[in-house]
Order: sequence, then C-alpha cells, then structure tokens
Amino acid sequence: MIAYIGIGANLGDAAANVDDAIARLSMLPGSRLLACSAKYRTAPIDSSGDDYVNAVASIETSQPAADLLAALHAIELAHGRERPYRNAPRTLDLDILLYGDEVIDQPALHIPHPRMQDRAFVIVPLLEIAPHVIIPGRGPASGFLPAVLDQGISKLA
Ligand code: PH2
Ligand code: MG
Ligand code: MG
Repeated sequence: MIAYIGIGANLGDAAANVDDAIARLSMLPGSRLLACSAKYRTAPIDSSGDDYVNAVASIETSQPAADLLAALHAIELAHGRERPYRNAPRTLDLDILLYGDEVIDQPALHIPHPRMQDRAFVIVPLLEIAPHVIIPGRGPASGFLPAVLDQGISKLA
C-alpha cells in the first residue's frame, strides 16, 4: 500500500523536527520511504503560534492503517508532542493523508484527511512528489491548487 503522510511542526526547532520525522518514517517496520517533498514555511491555518514547517512523504507499507497511525503517534510522542487543545502549536504532527485509494471513517481515523484539499501546506508538497495523485471521492489533488494559492507558503532553502 502506498500512503502519504503530512508532516508539520511549529514549536522548538521545527525544521529539525521535520527532518527527524522523515528519518524515522524511513525506519518504520514493514515500510520503505518512497519520496519526500521539500520543506515549506507556511502560515498557521486555524492555528496559532509561529509559522509552521510542513512537508509530505510517501511510503510503501504493509502495515494496516490503524497500525501505521499508532506508529506515527509514537514518533510524535518521541518529540514530546502535547495536545493541550485542538490545533495547538506542536513539536510534531504526523497525519495519514492518503492510504492507497481507501476511504476510512473510524472515530480516530479519517482517510482521506478531511481538510487536506483546503490546505496549501498539504496540497503544494503533495503535488511536488505526486503531481497526478487522486484524492479518493474528491478528485485529482491538482484541481484544488488554485483555490489554496492565496495561503502563505514558501519553499525553505
Ligand atoms: N496543522 C494544523 C492546523 N493548522 N497550519 C499550518 N500552516 N501547518 C500545519 O501543519 C497545520 C496548520 C492541524 O494539524
Ligand atoms: Mg494535522
Ligand atoms: Mg494530527
């Protein structure tokens, strides 16, 4: 199965946290890293605090989606992730954006990620590594690009 993972951070050394997350994704059991976008500096959307550093990675994995989610939570915890309130600033956020062409609606797992098509910090790095990817039930990711380009986003050097 090919999964796309959204990576975000806006606390501590956000860029270093994103780099470390990518290194840890490459070591997940039963998985291999396929591609990784550049890192982007992005304005907080429905969130507060500093600008975020965001990226998107793709992995090939034999892990069921629920197991992959648990593994991502463990990486977040290794970075001291706390959840004082919804969308609080965070040292590291790892979200499963897409899991193959599956549509999953469970209490703690919604795939495709519910708001991914509305967010430049997801759509821009996703299209960098997967220009033709389809969001199941929603259509080509590229179709959502024009509507998000007014959100602040710039590639990190
Ligand atoms: N994540 C959120 C809410 N808002 N804004 C940016 N720029 N980047 C994020 O990763 C982000 C956000 C919820 O997870
Ligand atoms: Mg998130
Ligand atoms: Mg999350």
